[in-house]
Amino acid sequence: MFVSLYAKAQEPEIGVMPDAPKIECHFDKYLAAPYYFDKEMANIDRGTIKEIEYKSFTVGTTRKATIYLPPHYSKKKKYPVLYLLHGIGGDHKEWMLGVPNIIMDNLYANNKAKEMIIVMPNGRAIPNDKAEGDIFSADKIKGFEIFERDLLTDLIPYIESKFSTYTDREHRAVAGLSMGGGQSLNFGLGHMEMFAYVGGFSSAPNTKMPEQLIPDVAKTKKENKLLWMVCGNQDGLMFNSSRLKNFCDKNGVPCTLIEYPGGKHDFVVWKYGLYNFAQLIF
Ligand code: FER
Repeated sequence: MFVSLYAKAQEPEIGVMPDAPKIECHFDKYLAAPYYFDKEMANIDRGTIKEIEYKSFTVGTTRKATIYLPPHYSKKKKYPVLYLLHGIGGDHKEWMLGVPNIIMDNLYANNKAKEMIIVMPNGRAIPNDKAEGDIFSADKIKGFEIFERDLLTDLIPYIESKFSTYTDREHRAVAGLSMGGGQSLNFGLGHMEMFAYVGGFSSAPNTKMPEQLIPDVAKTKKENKLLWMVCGNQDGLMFNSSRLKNFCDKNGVPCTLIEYPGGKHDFVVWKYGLYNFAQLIF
C-alpha cells in the first residue's frame, strides 16, 4: 500500500544531556526484533492509513489525527484501540516515520498481535497545534498537558462513535514517544478507568514523578495490566524511565524497562517499542 502521509519534523537531538541524573535500576532483557519487522513485505494483507478530523470542544477547533485500520477491518467486528502519541517536534503525522502500518501488517502476517485500531493524534492541544516556531515554548509545551482533556472528552468519544470499537478500559491502550511517552505515563496511569495498558518510549521530562503517577500502589497493581517502557542507553532522557522503574521495583508494581543497546533518541528505539508493545496488549 502506498502511504501518502509524511512527517515534516523529527525530534530534536536529545542525546547529550551532561547533567542528566543517573538513576540505577534493573533493566529487562533486550531481545532484538527480527530483521524484517519494519520492512515492507510482499504478498501480505495490508491495513489502511487515513487522516481523520474531529471537533475539539477542549480547544475550540477541528483537529486532525492519523488512523490505522487493520487488514480486513469490518464493521461486523469490534476492535480495541491503541492511542499512539508523538514527540515535541511532531504532529499527527510524525509516527508515520516509524512505519506503524508496516510493523503492524508484519505482526498480523505472523499472527503476533491482536487486531486493533491505532489512532495517532496531534498531542499539542492548542489552537495553533503545528510544530512550528519555538517548539519548547511554554504555550507549546502546555498543549501537551491540555491534550489530556482533548483525548478523554473529545477524541476518544469521536473514535468510538465513528469506528467499530470496544469501549471499556481493557480495550484501550496508550503509548507514545518522548513527550508522547510522558503523556502516556501521565494520562494512562492517571486514568486507569480509561486505559489498562500503558507504554512509554524514551519518555521526556514531562513525565510526572513516580509518587504522582502511582499514588496508590495497590490500586495500580490491581488495575493496570501492562506498564511497559523502552529507552536507548545513549539517550539523555533515560532518567525519566529509570526513576519510574526503580519505584515500581521497590513497590512490587509489575513494570518493564528495556535499555535499548546503543539506542539514541530516535525511531530505531520507537519502532522497536511499537513492535513489542503491540504484541503485549489486548
Ligand atoms: C526536555 C527535553 C526533551 C523536554 C522535552 C523533551 C519538556 C522532549 C523531547 C521529545 O519529545 O523528543 O527538557 O522538556
